[in-house]
Amino acid sequence: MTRNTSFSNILKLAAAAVLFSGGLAFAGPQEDYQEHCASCHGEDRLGGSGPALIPETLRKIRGPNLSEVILKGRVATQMPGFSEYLDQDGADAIVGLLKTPLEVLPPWGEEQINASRDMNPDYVAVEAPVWDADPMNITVAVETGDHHVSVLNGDTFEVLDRFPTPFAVHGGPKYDPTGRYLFIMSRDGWVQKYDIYALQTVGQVRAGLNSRNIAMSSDGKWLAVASYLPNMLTILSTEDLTVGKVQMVKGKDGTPSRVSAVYQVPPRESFVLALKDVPEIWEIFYGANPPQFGFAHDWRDEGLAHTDIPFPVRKITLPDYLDDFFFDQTYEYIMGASRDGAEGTGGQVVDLVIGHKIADLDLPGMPHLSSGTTWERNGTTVMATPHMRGGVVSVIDMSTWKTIKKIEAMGPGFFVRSHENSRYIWADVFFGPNRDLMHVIDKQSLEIVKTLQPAVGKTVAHVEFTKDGRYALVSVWEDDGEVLVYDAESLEIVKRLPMRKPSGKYNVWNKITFSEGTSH
Ligand code: DHE
Repeated sequence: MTRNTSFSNILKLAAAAVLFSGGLAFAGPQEDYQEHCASCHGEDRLGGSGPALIPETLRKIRGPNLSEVILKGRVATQMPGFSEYLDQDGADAIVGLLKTPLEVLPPWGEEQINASRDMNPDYVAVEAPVWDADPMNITVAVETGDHHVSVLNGDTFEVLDRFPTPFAVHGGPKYDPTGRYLFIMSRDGWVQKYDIYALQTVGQVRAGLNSRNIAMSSDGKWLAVASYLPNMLTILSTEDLTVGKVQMVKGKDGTPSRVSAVYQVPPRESFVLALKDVPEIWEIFYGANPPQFGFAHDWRDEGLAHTDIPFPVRKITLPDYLDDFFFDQTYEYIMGASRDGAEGTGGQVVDLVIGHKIADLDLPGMPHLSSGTTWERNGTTVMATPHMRGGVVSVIDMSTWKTIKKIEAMGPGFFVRSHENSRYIWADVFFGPNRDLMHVIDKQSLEIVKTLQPAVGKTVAHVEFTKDGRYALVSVWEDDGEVLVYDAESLEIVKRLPMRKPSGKYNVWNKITFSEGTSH
């Protein structure tokens, strides 16, 4: 890796630094960084045993401010406090450095990714699960408070294992089609493979420097990793985490683009990419016989790796940017919206088969399409999505693409969820003063039938159901948080599982069968 030496930034920050303050001397942010931080976070700030310290990842991390973390450390992590060596000004100056973007990114391609592979030498594959539970009803809970995942028996809610993950996991972890292996991604681009049968980590690899999410191929052979830094999609072998292909992303006019997200499209044996910086959607085929149509350029030029799968790319040009998606259950249509076009721009429906926009969506106020749920109502399929601004849950008829109701919520939400066997949609109020509320909405009347407030003043968010839909698991999204197990019919709490800032929960069955209640 090349070392980042942005001298103009260093000089600016050094000039701002106070040399002697409160009796503590410090040399300047760059020198202080190298002395105190670099051994764990990397000389180039791209991470080591500690996470990367670059603006792209730091601004997503909620919790105490960064100066406080530098001075006092981060509870339940390896991060110590440095108040013995730095005062407030010294810590603030380092924060200024950390918030400065890197001017030069080190190369991060196939060679570096493969070299980062870190396989667990103690991992031993087992023939059958080492536990006694229904393998299809296992649920994992991501605990972002201290970067762990808990593996739950979905019938008894006993914790079968609790294992460490890379720092700052984001997006839904993905199961292979058998439900045995779990893949987890951190915002720093680390991908971890975990064997649920053996309750052991198999290994990890750094697929990007700042990544967004992952998608599993329907044959279970490939895992796609979407990244902002570098602008690329990495396709990993799920077997050994080696690179199948690194696909750099540039629009047709040559503009480089971040990849906002990647999703699998099982019937087409493809991954679909949401691009942040160009009005295009890309489809990358992983099947042995990709369709021979619509390739706008010669994909054979694009650096094939050591695999016989060519991963050809189809590029679809759109009238507007789409970086947040939802698919219908047939995967023929993509509903999309731009996160930046937050105010009143709405969204688009794209027919993936013909590669064209076919309808507009009335979805102002930053819809969170990657969290959506579908169900049957009055003989048609409808879908609900929350909005991160404005405080409504929109319900859309998927035959006409018209919004049939904007359900007034008590604030903007982040996640909605349901299950085939449940009468209700659960919609959180993630932002604002009412973030301790969870709406329960009747799927037929589209009315809020109950608003739960299980922990006053604490953020309550994200729901996952058990395999049969009988119980709904809700996160109390706080450092001393818990996962609440609700009876999904009586709406009473039947169990409380203490956890460290639990975020998403993911049930094997609901995920691998593509339950209509959950986003895929
Ligand atoms: Fe997420 C899923 C994008 C902020 C927690 N988030 C997703 C997905 C996308 C996305 C595209 C679907 C991918 C998947 O699961 O494979 N998230 C974004 C953003 O663009 C946004 C608004 C800004 C950003 O930081 O990138 C954002 N997300 C957050 C958070 O601040 C959350 C609440 C806390 C965190 O951990 O960063 C958060 N996002 C989640 C979770 C999921 C998720 C828990 C998986 C939900 C699921 O049920 O599958």
